[in-house]
Amino acid sequence: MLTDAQWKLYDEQGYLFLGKVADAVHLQKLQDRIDDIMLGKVRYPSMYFQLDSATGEYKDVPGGGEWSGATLDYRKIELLEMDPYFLEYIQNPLFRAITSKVYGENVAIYRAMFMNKPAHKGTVLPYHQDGGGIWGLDRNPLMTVWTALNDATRENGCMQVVPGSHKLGLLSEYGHVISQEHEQHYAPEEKSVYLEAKCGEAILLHNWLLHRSGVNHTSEPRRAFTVCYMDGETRSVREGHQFPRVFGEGALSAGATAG
Ligand SMILES: O=C(O)CCC(=O)C(=O)O
Repeated sequence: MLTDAQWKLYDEQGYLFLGKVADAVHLQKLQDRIDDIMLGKVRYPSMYFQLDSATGEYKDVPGGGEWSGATLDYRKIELLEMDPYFLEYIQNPLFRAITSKVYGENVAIYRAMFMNKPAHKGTVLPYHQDGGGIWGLDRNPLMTVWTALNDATRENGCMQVVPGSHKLGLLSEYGHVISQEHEQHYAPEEKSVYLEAKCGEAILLHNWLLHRSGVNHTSEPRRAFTVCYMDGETRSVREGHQFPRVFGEGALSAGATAG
């Protein structure tokens, strides 16, 4: 569980380092499994894959879809809750304790996603907030747990955040990437911090915290697993459906999802 002091720090800065949550064996399983998924050795037909952009620019990121061949150059893979090793991590008791404080017993996920900056590549992810109309939900998700699957450094494109910026609320109703004016005003370089993280370290993020990440200038990939936790009752405003429950009534179980 988090201490009162940790909750206070999280409330103030909008993020909190949680330390290494998975043990070394489990972490290795996640690292191996993501390679196997990218290389097509383990297949989940409905998983979502998006390749990295060729230019490093966000506007050039290709549309995603099905697995499109064996390569380590995927930028994003979603629906990782289908995999038992990733689901086990998502359902770690620490994350249950943290999310229940904010949402109660029933907790769903909006997405469980691999974010990759391949060696000497990667795409700039501009300053954004994770919420607003673009997400198409009847209530805003508030918490994300981002976990480094290898060391994240300034050189390989670690996240950069503006501490306390979650208190601004959503800067636009539509959400996601903020305007250039807002970036100049709210996210100048001198206000930002680089969230360098050791392999296995998890960081709790408030979804409204301004965050971005750059390209990878090194010969190793920068890999992370990021899970957005939300109220279990959340519905899509367009289709009306609910989302995969990970805690509480009707929660996924690893046995039921292993493919
Ligand atoms: O891993 C990154 O570079 C960005 C992750 C992110 O934006 C998120 O987890 O919401």
